Amino acid sequence: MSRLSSDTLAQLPADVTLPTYDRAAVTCGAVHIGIGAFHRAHQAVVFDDALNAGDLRWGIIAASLRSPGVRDQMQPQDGLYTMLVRDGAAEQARIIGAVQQVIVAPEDPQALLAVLASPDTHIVTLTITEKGYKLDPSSGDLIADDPQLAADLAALDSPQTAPGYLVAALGRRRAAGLPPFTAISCDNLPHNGARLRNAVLELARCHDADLADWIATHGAFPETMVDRIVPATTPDDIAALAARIGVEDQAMVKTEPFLQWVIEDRFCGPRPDFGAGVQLTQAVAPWEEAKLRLLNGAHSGIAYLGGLAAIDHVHEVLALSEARTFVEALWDEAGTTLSPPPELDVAAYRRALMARFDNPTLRHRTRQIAMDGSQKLPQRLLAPIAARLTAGQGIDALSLAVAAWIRWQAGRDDLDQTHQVDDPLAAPIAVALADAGTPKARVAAILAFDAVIPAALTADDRFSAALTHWLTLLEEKGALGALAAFRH
Ligand code: NAI
Ligand code: CS2
Repeated sequence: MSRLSSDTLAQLPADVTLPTYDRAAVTCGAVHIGIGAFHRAHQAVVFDDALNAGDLRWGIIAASLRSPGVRDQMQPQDGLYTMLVRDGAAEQARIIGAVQQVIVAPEDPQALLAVLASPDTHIVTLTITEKGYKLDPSSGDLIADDPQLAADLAALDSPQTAPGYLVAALGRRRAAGLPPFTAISCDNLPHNGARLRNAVLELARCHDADLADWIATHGAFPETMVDRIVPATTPDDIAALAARIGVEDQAMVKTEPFLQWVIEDRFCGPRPDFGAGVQLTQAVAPWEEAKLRLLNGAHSGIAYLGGLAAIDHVHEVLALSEARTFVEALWDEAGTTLSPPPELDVAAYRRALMARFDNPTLRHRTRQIAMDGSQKLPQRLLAPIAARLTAGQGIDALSLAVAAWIRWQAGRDDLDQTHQVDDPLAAPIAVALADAGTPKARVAAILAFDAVIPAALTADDRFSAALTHWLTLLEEKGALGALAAFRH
């Protein structure tokens, strides 16, 4: 079967939406670092909308700092891929043409530095996962003993980290008399713009204080809230799409109709005239906090409890009434910690979230969401727990979600099936838990991880007592047994 490419676009079925612009006439005003599934279904679609609207400045040159996989999927397809939007029985296929090139930075660091330093480049977006910023999840400081960051602290001739590439490229732009680019983090981190800015400035200061001052004065690192559920693509997805459109697309992504991108209106150069789903505002934090604590907090609880119960997909977990009751209880708790934007109807938002989670065609794997919990829990669950305890309020659902994360670290589910714990701190956590013989000792071992657990929570007996209660129940009765406590 042929691959999707410029040559096979014309043979696609009539119901497949195609780019309306001349791809050969596009210039690349955007560079993306971290060419994963989310970028292809979110930011790249927004830039593709700008191209379709006639602003040909917004082509994208994308890069991976880690592996050739996506480049090898996209290069034979001239950068084209299908975004498959599924909502129950409805399905819409759209070919995205915005990505013009994919660079594998470890193969050719200078190629990425050159495009970042190009006069054409005005915006750099990043989806490098929460761990990609090389920042301690609890303190927010650079993790200086990270080997890749240590190399970038020593020299930036061939950077290894995202902050390293940004500092090196901004230095070239300054030397060439060019303005900085606007650097936009699109990761699920609170104050993601400030975190990226801090990482860049701290690294820049280690090399050139004047450059750091220049970046601080002239650069822009807008805060964002990003939202679209984009599950990892499976071989079955690729095969089903090929049967539907008649060509093979190894870079396709599947997603839901919903898309939201809230961006702080802080740019140091040109930007697209953003269209549907994008909001420019000065106040991103309320949107970001609501989304991280409601959508992502529930997601993590569903992931660990569902994973422990050997349930593979989010919609299957929520087929259990006790799971729905648990999620509503978690939202009741997290909801009191929010300062929601005036425009946000939280009750309606919760109903919409449950409907999004129920979408059976997304087939969002609990195991994918369970990844990198040490990097996710601080903003999703620990922050609302701290706020609730400060207010003297209960933390039943939120603490059950954290206890399920602790249980997940054991690498075995309730059916005694083993699983890989995919987390940068998995090894030290496993060592700490191995010597802990009781649920109380296991809780104490986890509370000792100050890179994850804020000191105030470690010292709060209410938190350790709640975790011990739930971990004991999880170990004795399993996730379904613990969830039964929420059956009412
Ligand atoms: P993915 O696995 O498809 O892509 C992850 C990307 O991050 C890859 O390009 C990988 O090379 C890069 N990466 C991982 N660790 C890195 C590091 N240490 N340094 C530099 N790059 C690194 O995952 P996906 O779905 O694209 O998600 C990526 C991020 O996007 C998430 O971590 C999250 O912050 C954000 N996001 C994802 C959503 C989703 O539903 N998938 C929705 C909203 C936000
Ligand atoms: C998920 C998020 O994998 C995860 O941690 O909770 O990627 C989630 O799908 C997005 O934030 C939705 O916008």
